[in-house]
Amino acid sequence: MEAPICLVENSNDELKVNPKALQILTSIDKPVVVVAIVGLYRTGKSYLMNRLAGKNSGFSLGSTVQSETKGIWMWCLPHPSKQDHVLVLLDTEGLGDVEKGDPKNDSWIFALAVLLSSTFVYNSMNTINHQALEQMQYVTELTKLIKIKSSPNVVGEEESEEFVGFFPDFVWVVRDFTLELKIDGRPITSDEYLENALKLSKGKNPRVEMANLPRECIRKFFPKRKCFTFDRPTNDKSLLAHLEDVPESQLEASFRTQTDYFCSYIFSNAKPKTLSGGIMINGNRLGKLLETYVKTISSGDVPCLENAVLSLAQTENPAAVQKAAQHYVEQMALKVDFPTETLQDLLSIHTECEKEALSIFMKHSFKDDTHKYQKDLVQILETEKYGFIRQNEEVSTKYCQDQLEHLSWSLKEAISEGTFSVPGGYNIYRKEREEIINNYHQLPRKGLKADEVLQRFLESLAVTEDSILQTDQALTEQEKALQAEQIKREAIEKKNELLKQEQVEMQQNMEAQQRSYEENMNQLKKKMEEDTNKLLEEKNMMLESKLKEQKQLMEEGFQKKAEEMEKTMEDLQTKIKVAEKNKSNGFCQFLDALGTLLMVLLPGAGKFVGLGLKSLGNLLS
Ligand SMILES: Nc1nc2c(ncn2[C@@H]2O[C@H](COP(=O)(O)OP(=O)(O)O)[C@@H](O)[C@H]2O)c(=O)[nH]1
Ligand SMILES: [Mg+2]
Repeated sequence: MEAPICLVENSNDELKVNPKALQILTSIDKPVVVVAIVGLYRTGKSYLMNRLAGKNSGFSLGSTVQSETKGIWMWCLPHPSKQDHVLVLLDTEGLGDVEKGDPKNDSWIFALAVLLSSTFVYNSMNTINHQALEQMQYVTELTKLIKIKSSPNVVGEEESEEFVGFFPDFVWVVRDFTLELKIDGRPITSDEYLENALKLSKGKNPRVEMANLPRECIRKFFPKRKCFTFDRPTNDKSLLAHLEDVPESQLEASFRTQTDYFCSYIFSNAKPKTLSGGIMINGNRLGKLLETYVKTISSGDVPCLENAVLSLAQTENPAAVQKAAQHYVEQMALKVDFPTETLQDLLSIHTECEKEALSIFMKHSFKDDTHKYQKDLVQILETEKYGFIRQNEEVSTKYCQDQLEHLSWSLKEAISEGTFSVPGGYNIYRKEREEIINNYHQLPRKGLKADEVLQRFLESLAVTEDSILQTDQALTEQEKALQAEQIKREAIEKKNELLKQEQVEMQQNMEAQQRSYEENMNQLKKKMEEDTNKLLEEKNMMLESKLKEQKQLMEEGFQKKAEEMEKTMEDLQTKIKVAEKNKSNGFCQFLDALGTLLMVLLPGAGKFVGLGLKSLGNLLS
């Protein structure tokens, strides 16, 4: 992108997604690292974001444009250090600026920045003092603006406790920082400075509680915190007003070092955006999430993360099925050399391509809890497979028929000219017939219908053949009877061979279905294992941060608040136990549910080796 574009417009009391920006976002299929900046107007946010973009200008600075559109501005750039990632910078415009209209939607802009970003930067001026924290009122409203679950909560379970699992990393940036980083004469880091500012004040009166609220919220919702302090960019007041025109060399050296440090921290530490459960978010998914959120807000509702994930799954899962099926069809067409010598040759390639298709599906799908989409894919692949089997047969049949027609042309000519209707004609006929069969056998790459087509060809000659035999005066009646008998025997033998081939092919089809079944079960199991590991990692991290917060509260002397955390931590531990239990019993119940669905589509798997489906599920675990 050459320049930033307005992504969410906040005007006339209404939030609107800019379709043009949405189109840019949804066309990005790479994972996105999303850095959003929020804070009071005219505190140098846009200038800092431009530095992240490595540009002097881009997001408009307050000094140059009087009335930029309020809302969220977006700039998508190739990530400077993470290959195949896109850096999405989100700048918010006009927060707390009464001149730029109704501040009613400011809280929504703040909430959207939290929901969309993977690193959330809060920008303020001078020091993190009482006033700066008061301006962070938006953070206290988040509990009213974001829902995690769609169903009402169990009484006593506070939903915001789960924010931790979904929220971005938090960075507080202090501009024109005027203090010395010291406590009681001891030098401290900027992170310690932030933590110190977030310490709760003692006292029971409403004023203290009000002051503590944003601190508590930041600590609770954003366990991963970082702070950067910046000096004034220049001490020349006339330059400050239009920093975008000031060359790098005229900026204070300390400011340059600090911004460089900030940028390199963001580039190496800001994570790609994910949703709970490790769902990777690319530009496309981020765009869809944004649409869902804004639609919900406009309808007067509160965005719900669970619903947003579900509605994302509703478009992503069919797309995953499509992508996987397309890969299968393309690869089959590419790898199968029609006609194959045997059915098995085709089925082996099928198994290989099916495996790849399934792993594409597993990679792109999520929350397919009822296995609906996996089932859809199996169904499509089965249909496509039979299409290829049929095509394979048709190509073989056609080729064999053409070849036989060509080889038998002179024989048929001779028959119609009566060449064999002479004494001894039958033996001459037999020789030519043998030669055709021999030549046919010599032909390469006839495919799996070679015998069947030959058999049908020979059957088509039977009547003529018999009449040549019966009218051949050089043969005795007994010889004729013997000959006729032999022909009959041969025909039966050939029929039996064909029947055997049919049975072998049926068996091969069943074995292929058996392999499909196992591959489906295996890949689902693998995905469940990976998802559960991610979930466990997430929950353990939540638990860890809660333990840390609890310890800190105790140290600060807030015994009661620390005790109140106990219940949430117990809930978390229960969830961890359930996930671990599911994992240790091999996800039997989920696999059996899939197994039941698959049996209908892959009946061959069930008939095979006489195993019941339950035991098949168990075999895998
Ligand atoms: N004092 C000071 N001014 C800055 C700083 N960064 C940018 N400015 C100036 O402050 C004004 C507002 O900057 P801008 O980035 O538009 O602020 P925003 O409204 O928060 O996006 C502009 O005139 C900038 O030149 C800074 O770190 N300190
Ligand atoms: Mg700005």
